[in-house]
Formats: sequence, C-alpha cells, structure tokens
Amino acid sequence: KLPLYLWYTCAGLALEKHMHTFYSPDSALHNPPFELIEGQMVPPHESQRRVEIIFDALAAAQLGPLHTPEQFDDRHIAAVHSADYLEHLQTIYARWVEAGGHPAAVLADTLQVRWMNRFSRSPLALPGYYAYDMSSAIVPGTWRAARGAADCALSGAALLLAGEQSAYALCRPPGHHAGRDLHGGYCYLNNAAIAAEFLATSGQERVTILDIDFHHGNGTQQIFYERADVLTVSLHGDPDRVYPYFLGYADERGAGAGENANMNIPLPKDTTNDAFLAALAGALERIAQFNPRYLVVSAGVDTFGGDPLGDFALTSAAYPRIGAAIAAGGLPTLFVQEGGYAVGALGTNVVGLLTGFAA
Ligand code: OKP
Ligand code: ZN
Repeated sequence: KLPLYLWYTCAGLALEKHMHTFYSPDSALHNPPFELIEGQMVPPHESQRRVEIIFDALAAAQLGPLHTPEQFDDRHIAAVHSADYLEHLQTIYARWVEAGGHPAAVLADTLQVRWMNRFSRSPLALPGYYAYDMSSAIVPGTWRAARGAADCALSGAALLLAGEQSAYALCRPPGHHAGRDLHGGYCYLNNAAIAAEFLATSGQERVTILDIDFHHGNGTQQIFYERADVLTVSLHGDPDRVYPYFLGYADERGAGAGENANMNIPLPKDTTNDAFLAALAGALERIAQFNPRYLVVSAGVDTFGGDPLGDFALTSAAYPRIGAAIAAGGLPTLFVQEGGYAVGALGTNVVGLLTGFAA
C-alpha cells in the first residue's frame, strides 16, 4: 500500500505527462525520391525519418499515450480545401503517368504565374496550376499520407472538444504552406487549418492558430485571411530574406471581415532564444486580447540553430520555455507538427516544447 504523499506524487506525475499523441503509419507512404532546392537535386529534408525520431523521443519521454487517428469525414477537409484541388491530389499521379510523365514523381515544370494565367486540362500542366513551388512532389502514397496527417490533427482537435487541455498531432507531411487550392513547401493538406476550422465550427467558437515554425505559414494565412473568427499569428524568418519569400510581411493584417485578424512577426537572421521569446510574448499578448476558445500551434522546430532550412540561432533550451510561455495563456491547445530538419536535435526539441507546455 502506497503512503498518501507518494500516491499524490504519482498522480501529479501522471497528470503532468498526460498529452495524447496521434500519428499515422500512412505517413511513410509519402516518399518523394528527391528534392530540388536552390538549383540542386538533394535527398528530401522532409522524410519519414523525422517521424521515427519524434515518435521514439516521445515514447522515451513518456509524454502520454500514442494513438493512430480516427478516420474523419471528408467534409472536414472540404471545409478548408476546394473540391477541384482535392480531386487533383487524389487523381493526378495516375493521369500524369498515363500522359507520359515520369513515374518517379509528379513535379511541375511549368507554373501558372501572373499573366500566364489561362487554364489547361493537360495532366502535364495541372501540377503547375495546383502548386506554387517545386518542393512538393506527388508520389502514389502522397494522398493517403496527407489524409492520415489531417486525421491526426482532427483527432487531436476532437480531444480538445471532449475537454482535454492539450493534444499533439505528429503530422507528416506538414501543412502550413498549403493554401485552399495550392500545395508547396512539402505541404498538401493544411492540417492546422483543418483542425482550427473543425474547432471553430463545432460551436461557433473563436480559434487562434499560432505558427512558430521558422517559415511563414502562408497557406494558413491565405485560408483564414478574411475570417474574423480565426486569428492567425505567425513568427518567422523575414520573407524578404527566406522562403516563402512572396508572403509573410508585417503589413499583411487580414482583409474584409478578417481585418486585423492576421499578424505577421518577421524576424532577423541569428534570432536568439531571448529575442524569439520576446517576440512570442507580443504574439501571446495579441492572442489573449482576441480571447479564443481554442489554440492550435503550428509547431515547427526549424527555428533551431542547427537547422539546414532556417537561419535562427535557437538552442534546445528555448523549446521548454516556448512551451511554458504558451501554456501560461491557459487555453486548450493542439500542437500540430510542421517543420524541423536538424535530425540530431529533432526529438529533444519537440519533446522539450511539449513537456514545457505540460509541466
Ligand atoms: C517547410 B516547413 C529555400 C527553399 C525552401 C521549401 C522549404 C519548406 C519548409 N530556397 N524549400 O518547415 O515550413
Ligand atoms: Zn518550416
């Protein structure tokens, strides 16, 4: 029989490590053969290895139970993405190969931009209509992987609706660069946006998406740009300097009903722990003022100093502090995995963020 004080200690520990995780085995089906980056073909930075590393680190840290997701109805995806875009993601691979495209991957060689804005039904042209960059190739398993990741985000959101204080969706592929009808930046379905839309429409609630990935959440911004009920806030490398270059400036504040419901905080190269936390404090202040019912965090850890795709200088010590700062707002929070490519520190940084929140 346990003495009472020990029982309390155990109960306290159990409470502290109570964050449920959702991961989909289908993530592994998305396996593009290469990545095109700054004029070079390289092995993809965004790989299944990332999931394995995060999964193992979570299991070792005993953060909480690990689940495969529920399968949610398609209408939750269709609430965020256009019907023609979703049809494209599901059918283009077979049509591309049939039209003579190489079976290795669907990858546009001609993008629809500015005055080249007519439409073409050719399966060799459509990839350039539905993508804004060349860092999101489509392989046979891409759709199932993306759908599984969206189900992870929806499963986490459902836990918040059921009264849990937090959940973690280990999404792969990531989502924050995917707009209503465009993929790019390794992203196909916007997992955080799908979860936020589900939370917002579950009972006409106000929801905030806080994007702490190194890159601007351009897709998330586009999806909610004219919405007053979903505040989108993103901290990121200044697009004047880094990807996605063409969106994410501080003067983008929302439009129409969504005026002042978008906030961008571009940050300089070599941003430190303290500078990032100071910027985050400003973001959290705006969120508190908005007073949402739920918070969705687009949780990328490519702000880490050693990340090959970022130029900030955060150390692993920053992530528990970021988690704690977010927790101080007291909002039911869904963490949705976005980027993070420094594989040596990836597990430590994700676990640090989540345990910093849960502590
Ligand atoms: C995805 B996430 C830089 C090219 C970058 C795509 C980066 C996608 C990042 N010249 N290519 O972590 O936000
Ligand atoms: Zn990123």
